[in-house]
Amino acid sequence: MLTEAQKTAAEKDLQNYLSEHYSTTIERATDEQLYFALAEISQKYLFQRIGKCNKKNPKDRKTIHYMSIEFLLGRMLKNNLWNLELEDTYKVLLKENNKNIENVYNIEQDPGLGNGGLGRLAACYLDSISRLGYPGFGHCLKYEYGLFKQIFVDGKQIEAPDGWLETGNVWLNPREDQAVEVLFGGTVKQNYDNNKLSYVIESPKVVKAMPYDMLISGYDSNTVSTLRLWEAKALTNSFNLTKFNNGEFTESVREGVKIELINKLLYPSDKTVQGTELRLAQEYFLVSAAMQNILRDYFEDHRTLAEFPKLVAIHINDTHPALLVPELMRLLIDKYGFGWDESWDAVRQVVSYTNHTILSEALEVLHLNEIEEDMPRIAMILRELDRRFRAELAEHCKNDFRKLESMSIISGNNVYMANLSIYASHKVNGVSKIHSHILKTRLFNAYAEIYPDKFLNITNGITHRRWLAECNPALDKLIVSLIGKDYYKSPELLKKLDDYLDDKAVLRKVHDIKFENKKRLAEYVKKAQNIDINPEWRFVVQAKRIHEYKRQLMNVMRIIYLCNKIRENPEMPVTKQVFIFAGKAASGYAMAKRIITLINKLAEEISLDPVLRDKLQVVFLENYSVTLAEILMPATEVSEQISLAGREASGTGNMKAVLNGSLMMCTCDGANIEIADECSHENSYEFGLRADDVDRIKSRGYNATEYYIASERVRSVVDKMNIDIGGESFADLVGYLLGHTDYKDSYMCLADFDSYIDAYERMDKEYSDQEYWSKKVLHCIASMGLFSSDRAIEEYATKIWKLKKNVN
Ligand code: 26V
Repeated sequence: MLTEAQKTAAEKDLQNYLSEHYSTTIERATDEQLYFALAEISQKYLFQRIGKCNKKNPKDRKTIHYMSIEFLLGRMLKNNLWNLELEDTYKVLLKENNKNIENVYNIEQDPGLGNGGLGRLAACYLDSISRLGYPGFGHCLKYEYGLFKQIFVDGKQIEAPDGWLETGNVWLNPREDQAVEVLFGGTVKQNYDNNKLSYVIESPKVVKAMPYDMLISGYDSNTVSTLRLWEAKALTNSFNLTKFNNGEFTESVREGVKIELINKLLYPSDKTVQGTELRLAQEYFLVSAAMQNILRDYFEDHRTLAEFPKLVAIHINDTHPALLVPELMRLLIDKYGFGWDESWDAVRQVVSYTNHTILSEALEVLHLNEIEEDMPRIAMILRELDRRFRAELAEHCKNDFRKLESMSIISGNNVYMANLSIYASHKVNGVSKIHSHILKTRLFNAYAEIYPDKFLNITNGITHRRWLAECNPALDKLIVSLIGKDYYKSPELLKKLDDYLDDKAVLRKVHDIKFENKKRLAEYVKKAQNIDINPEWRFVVQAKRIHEYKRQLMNVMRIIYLCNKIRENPEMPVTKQVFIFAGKAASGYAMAKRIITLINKLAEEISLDPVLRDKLQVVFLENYSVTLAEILMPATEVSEQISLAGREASGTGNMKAVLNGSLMMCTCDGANIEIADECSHENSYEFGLRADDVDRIKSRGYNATEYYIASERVRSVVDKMNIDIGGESFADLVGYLLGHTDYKDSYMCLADFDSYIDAYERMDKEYSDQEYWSKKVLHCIASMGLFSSDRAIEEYATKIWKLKKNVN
């Protein structure tokens, strides 16, 4: 809690900043000026926290370096003010000066440096690392453009660039003192000196790696973690003076432009990413810069590797940063002069890895010839790693050459990044119980047999501060009035809300808060897309990347089914509802884009039908982002998590929705299972095949036509899609669903459809009793403490990284 003196100081800070930088006052300042002023002020406080923390703690502290190609941060200003407990002070101050702090927040462009769950998880984890007082860094690229901006034209997704730096720059603190140089290309030369073999890269292309530090605040904590964003800068010598003097101006800067492409943009998670030269350059640039940075820091005070595992933990967030393994080896051997065995021993003690997907097409494979060309010494080290790994494996695999081949790092021209990560890591974890089980028993079972102690589960979590307290102030206020503020620091205290399950007044408030949040979303939709949605209707939401395995298509089929039924019998009782979709399709992912078009066409068809539009509505929210999720989650009543069992590693959208008072319509997949376990299975609407049923059907061969023939409901929907949805035939999708085309539905939408409808009908009955519904909702909120990223980070810190907390 801030003291009165601190509040007064905060007010003075703003007045002074505005007067010194803009010669203005709070009342006269523009929202933009206020934004920049508050951003600088919040950082001033964070720098003070860092100073205090450094004073109280020894320099040698074990630090986690969380390596990730994505960090989906969301807006910074509100989060920082909230964590510093300055939000209320500034809200009131601005109000007194006829300003609305929300308008100031809206100036900030959302830094969309991630595709979805994986990137958002990294951001939640940095929040919890700060909050809990662990010394931590995130390392990522300073992308100039985040994931593309999504626009719909005639129902189709169009991609536009998404810049964030105009308002994002204020959070970036350049650290020239930490810059390093990354080498590309060149040739490897072997030298014999004093009977010792060493390697040097001759005539490489040298790229300057310049870090920009973003301060990541934690609530009521003196620890601030750092997100170090690396920028590739052409060195001045990349400018070709001879060409310039010859008048070849474009040619003279070509080299520099190419280098600076490295952090131009974030790639959408798409099959076409793999094998692109630029993506490889991004991955190597990130890890080379970060590893050099870490080692330089360490060797400032140490001469041997003895202390290295005691001071450094490096985490590979999915395989994208896995080249850090050969890069660490290169630096330790070539630059610092250690032997292979000693280096390898150190690497294996500091590196750990989280897998985030079992989908084979998403498992990363790099091409050795490309690595050879752009980073020849790394290719050499990978070959040596593979050779040693095979030797180690040969003993275990006996004569099973196929098994050995499938586990190895290199096979032909392919470099298997998951295999490399497992081999190098002392711990490998999955992100939900079922996912970790699948890793151990199926995907990586051969490794688990050899290294059983390497594998563990750490179920994902979300920061309940951003995802409840900050984004849902009305619900937060109710919770604080019932159980106090301590839940910010101890999310398990949410359990105390169970004491109010029979308190009708509280249940009424839970209901009313949801209604207010639905109104807030409706206002947003009106403003952003000029669509009216009725907050009296039920809001059913599926918000996540558009992907076949997440089965947005099955959701659409359910809506078509309802439309058919209403058309047959316009008098039938139906729950009036808005089906809300949000999410982006990777630009090269044709099927996902087609599904978006179908959703938009269905939305149009319903809106033009006088009978249907009185009962149902479909809305696709354009350009899903963290900021939009912060409005959407509090307004969600039913959250759809309907992936084919065994395919969604965890899912974190479900956690956000339930924490904000939604119930789940879900399959038994990922974290859904654990959420339902915590909240009790009566409070979620589970349906569909279990993961082992799926395996059984798959091994026999999934025959979609069987389901088409067997189910009248399936037929009615598929036939309608074949003829016309919104004036267009979706016969291509019908062929896909029925398995008649080359490209077929591997996610078995038809197999789960009937069970989906049944679950839905059960839910409708229960929803009609709103008090009963609110009771379920309150119990679910009370049960969500376990899914806080604070719990997840405590597990990482104790089971994998072995960190100690800073003294606060
Ligand atoms: C990537 C790709 C790229 C190639 C085309 C298909 C495809 C499909 C999925 C992906 C995602 C890979 C990694 C990822 O984002 N995983 C997500 O991680 C979340 C945090 O652990 C987890 O909650 C989600 O279930 C998981 O999908």
